[in-house]
Amino acid sequence: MDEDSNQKPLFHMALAVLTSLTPKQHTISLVDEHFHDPIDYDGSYDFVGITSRTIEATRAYEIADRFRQKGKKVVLGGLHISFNPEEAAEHADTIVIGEADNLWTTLLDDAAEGRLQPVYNAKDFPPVKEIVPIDYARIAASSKRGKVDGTKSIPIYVTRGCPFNCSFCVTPNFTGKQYRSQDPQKLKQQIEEAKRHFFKENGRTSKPWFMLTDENLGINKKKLWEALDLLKECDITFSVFLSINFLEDETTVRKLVDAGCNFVLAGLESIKQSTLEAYNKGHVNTADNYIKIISDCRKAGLNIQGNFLFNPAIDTFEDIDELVQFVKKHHIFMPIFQIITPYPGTQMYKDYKDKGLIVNEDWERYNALHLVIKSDRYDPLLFQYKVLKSYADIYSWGAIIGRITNNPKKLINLVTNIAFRNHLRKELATFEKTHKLTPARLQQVS
Ligand code: B12
Ligand code: SF4
Repeated sequence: MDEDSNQKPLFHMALAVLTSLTPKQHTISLVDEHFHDPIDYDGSYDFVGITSRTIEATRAYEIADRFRQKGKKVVLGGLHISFNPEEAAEHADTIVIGEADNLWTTLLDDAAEGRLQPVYNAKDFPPVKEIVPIDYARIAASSKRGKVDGTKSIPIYVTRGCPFNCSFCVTPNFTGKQYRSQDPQKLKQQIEEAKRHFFKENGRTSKPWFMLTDENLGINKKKLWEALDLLKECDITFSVFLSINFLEDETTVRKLVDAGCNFVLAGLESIKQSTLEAYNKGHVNTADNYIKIISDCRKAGLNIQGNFLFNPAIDTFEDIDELVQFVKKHHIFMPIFQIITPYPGTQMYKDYKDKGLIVNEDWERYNALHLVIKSDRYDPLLFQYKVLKSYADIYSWGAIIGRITNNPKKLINLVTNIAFRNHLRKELATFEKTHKLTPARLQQVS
């Protein structure tokens, strides 16, 4: 649900951070294929840096290979590369493992001196204790992104990391160990700069929409409240990721609403506590409290986005049907269904790999709509179809109308529902066409 959708923020935070850390004497040119920016393979560059998550890794390697055929130096970094350094090394002159904040200027100096090393590993540099403010003016000057209205989000962050240990999440083994935050006073300046460079004043919306890309902004209540008090002064709308249990606190909810939060992305994952426990998320979420929290937030004017995971070893087709009913009955805002995917770097990946349960390492299939793990209970194709069909079902017109009627912030409800509906109908049609499922097999999922 990324391609051409309003869910994707205006740029990738990794590129924003690296740009903001780059001394002014260097020239940067940002190219983002998510926005169909063309790649100039013949340009003159000291080196080409590429970021990718797991689903984009194959494409990142293709681009890297092509640049290298043209004699250009390639540096690969990011989450996927950090956990697959040997695989990545075949496609790069240099690979960067871990957070690049404290190694980036060394790498730039080495590149300038023509002595780029094959590997830069964050563990050989001081730990990242502070996160850099984003330089929006530099990003505007270096990228092709122009001004947008409030239906497209501008990314920003306040913190990095999350100390919890959910087994399907990369964060605990990557940025999670240390919870870092920005100087809140700098936050206001960045928002003003971001507005100046990226907000279309005379567009369809009166306020810009910022996506706070923090993994879990709720961890430190003092910092959260401090940030919310500052955001309130900025006259913006924003969305944020935080664990649902933090929304049991009435003051937090009120502060979020007052500061302009249009929705909170909360990983609900399952409505069964036993399933949350299986993912080591039982101490983070309490399934029995979901309905009360969601309805209290709704009354206060706040949407909670529900993200749900399906695992053929845990969820039966009946469980999936039950969840569809839950989502419809409670008008869950912008619901996301995902098939459990053991991303490299997660505890789950390690466990499944050790047990030989990973059946597919074609990274392009790691978009959480494919089953890449062994399934004993269900035919993998039918399980995928069941999840996709149920996903499309929660974006039926009836469910959409229920959501728009019952949830606050009608515009964002309307925009997101239509984008998800169109995207999912296309996905479902492609799936049915590609797999030519017979009526007898289709019967098994209805
Ligand atoms: C915000 C966010 C989103 C946002 C915005 C994403 C975007 N396009 O910018 C939204 C909601 C759209 C989103 C969508 C998805 N996301 Co997301 N998201 C995040 C989150 C919470 C923060 C990402 C972030 O901004 N980090 C801050 C930046 C600065 O960190 P960074 O990218 O790691 O970069 C640092 C280093 O890695 C390094 N680095 C990175 N690149 C490079 C390149 C070079 C050359 C160098 C030198 C260094 C370097 O330097 C940077 C500074 O230290 C992460 C959690 C996490 N731990 O990362 C999940 C996360 C990245 N998402 C994840 C997933 C799975 C997805 C989806 C696939 C979900 C889905 N099924 O739809 C989609 C993918 C959409 C797509 N194609 O891009 C996974 C990725 C797992 C993986 N191994 O790939 C994560 C890790 C969460 C998890 N489950 O563990 N996501
Ligand atoms: S609470 Fe969220 S960010 Fe933190 S480990 Fe769990 S899934 Fe990852």
